[in-house]
Amino acid sequence: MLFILALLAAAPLVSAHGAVTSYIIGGKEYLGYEGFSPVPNAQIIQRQWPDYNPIMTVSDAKMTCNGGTSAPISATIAAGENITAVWKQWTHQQGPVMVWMYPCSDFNACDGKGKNWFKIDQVGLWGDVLNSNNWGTALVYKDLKYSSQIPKNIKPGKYLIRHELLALHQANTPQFYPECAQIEVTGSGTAVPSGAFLTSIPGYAAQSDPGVMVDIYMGKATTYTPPGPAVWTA
Ligand SMILES: *[C@@H]1O[C@H](CO)[C@@H](O)[C@H](O)[C@H]1NC(C)=O
Ligand SMILES: [Cu+2]
Repeated sequence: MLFILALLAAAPLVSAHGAVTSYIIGGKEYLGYEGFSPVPNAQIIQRQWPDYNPIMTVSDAKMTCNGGTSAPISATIAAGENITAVWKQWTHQQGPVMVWMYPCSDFNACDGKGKNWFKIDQVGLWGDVLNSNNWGTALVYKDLKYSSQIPKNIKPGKYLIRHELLALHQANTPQFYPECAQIEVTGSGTAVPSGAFLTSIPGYAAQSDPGVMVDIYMGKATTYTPPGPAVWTA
């Protein structure tokens, strides 16, 4: 009995946030990480994160991959194929979904630093009511998954793929939830994004960016642009 109580006391507090916990590529499921106790050599493609507490500032080092630095394996995906990220839980319905990639030469040495991140997909707001459920994160709330196509003509190679939910339900209090996985893209494409599409993470937007510092309850704004560069479609 005491033993059980001790175990319960040690269980991490699970609050109402969420993280990508697995990925589906071509009907095959690849394990992600489910938190909160990193397992050495777990056969997962996702970089293990310490927790899914919200990141509140764009300059936080955890913005890169939520603090995850490496994973033992990667998944292979063809250019033009879809990757579906799966969340075990997600509770917020205002704010965009953004999906990013970053080229790696070797996964072990791939730290996500430098101006090499680019967006491949995003959904912000549709309609003109910010205080609505017409947001990318509402799709994740509804389906607990989100599919993106790897650009058809992208140069093959190793990449990090970073799924980011930006929750805007608290006025002027952005909450970022990013996680990364390791993928090896196959194909014969040659396209690489030009400089205008590339940015650093952390640092892809200012904290004062109108897509970051938002009061969705103010009733003044009628449009919303997700922060960061435009989506690159190769
Ligand atoms: C593939 O992803 C795109 C978004 O990039 C989506 O529109 C499409 O429905 C997805 N296809 C499948 C079969 O999931
Ligand atoms: Cu939350």
